[in-house]
Amino acid sequence: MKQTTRHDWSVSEIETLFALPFADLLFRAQTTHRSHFNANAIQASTLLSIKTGGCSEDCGYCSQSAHHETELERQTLLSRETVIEAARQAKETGASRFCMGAAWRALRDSDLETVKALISEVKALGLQTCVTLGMLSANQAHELKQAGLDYYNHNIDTSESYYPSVVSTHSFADRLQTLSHVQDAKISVCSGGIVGMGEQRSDRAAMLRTLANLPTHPQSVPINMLVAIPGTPMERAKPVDPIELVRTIAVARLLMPHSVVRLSAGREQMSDELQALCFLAGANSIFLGNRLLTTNNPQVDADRQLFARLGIELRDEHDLRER
Ligand code: SAM
Ligand code: DTB
Ligand code: SF4
Repeated sequence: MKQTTRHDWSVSEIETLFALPFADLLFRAQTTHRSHFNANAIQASTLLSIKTGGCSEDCGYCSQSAHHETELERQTLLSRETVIEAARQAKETGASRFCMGAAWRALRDSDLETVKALISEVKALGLQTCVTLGMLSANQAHELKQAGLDYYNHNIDTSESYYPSVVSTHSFADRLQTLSHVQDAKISVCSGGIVGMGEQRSDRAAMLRTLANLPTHPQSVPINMLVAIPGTPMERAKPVDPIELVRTIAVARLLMPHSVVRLSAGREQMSDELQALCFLAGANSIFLGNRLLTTNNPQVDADRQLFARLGIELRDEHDLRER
């Protein structure tokens, strides 16, 4: 059963999906997933924080904001050698994409050439490239595309109405503007959000609606579970119900049937069974590697064992559809 791709969802329609009996929601998500993807294959990306901490923004969840007193050690831009060595290792470990993150409000033109050189070198290793550098201008997006950038990660994180409770130093509209520059430059978009920041189900529905109603669905949709970081305003946020995380992934799969949905941050805090349910709900990508940006990810060996137990194969993005 082929689904048509829609861009006109209402929040109430999406809330109806969220409220389905769990078995019905999962059956629908699996059916959609299987009509577009091999259900036993996932893609892996590896993260590296190339510039860490001291960020001017006040995102309430983030260890890297200069507004919060976290234990994090700041680190200026890593050397080319360090980055390329990490990318080489990521490839060896089985990642097909390397994602470089910087704790910046926005990319500065003075850093553009350095970042472009990193992108070109990582690409030359035979990896897909992704960067997440804060806001971009239209021209910067074109420049990054020229350097060989495949993906730009820029999350909307939550609903438009909850966004000001999470961040005050930039707006939801700022996020959408960068996404539009990225789409205009023909770079694939990676955009998703975080569950467990104290938002309501209606916020999760509204967040997914914004993503699904973009002119083109983001090719990659990361769903992060909040990693509660001591010293941030969200350090004591009430953990989200794990079943609600699975529902969020299933609804993302239904709304964006062709997109790769990534079970992103928070896997270290999840049981194997919860991760298995997330894959069953349509998640078909993960971050592979012992570290995320500033926090731990499951150890690579543990992930390999989990995938073996589930009969899941790691594949490049382009092979996720093949049987
Ligand atoms: N500074 C850039 C920006 O904000 O776009 C790039 C890096 S930022 C760390 C990338 C994304 O990581 C955030 O938008 C958020 O979705 C996710 N993230 C950051 N800290 C997190 C946390 N503690 N738990 C879950 N996700 C987190
Ligand atoms: C995304 O959605 N999650 C990644 C990546 N995109 C850049 C980041 C997760 C960060 C988790 C907390 C940390 O390690 O600092
Ligand atoms: Fe963290 Fe990015 Fe927000 Fe800076 S802009 S505080 S790095 S999420």
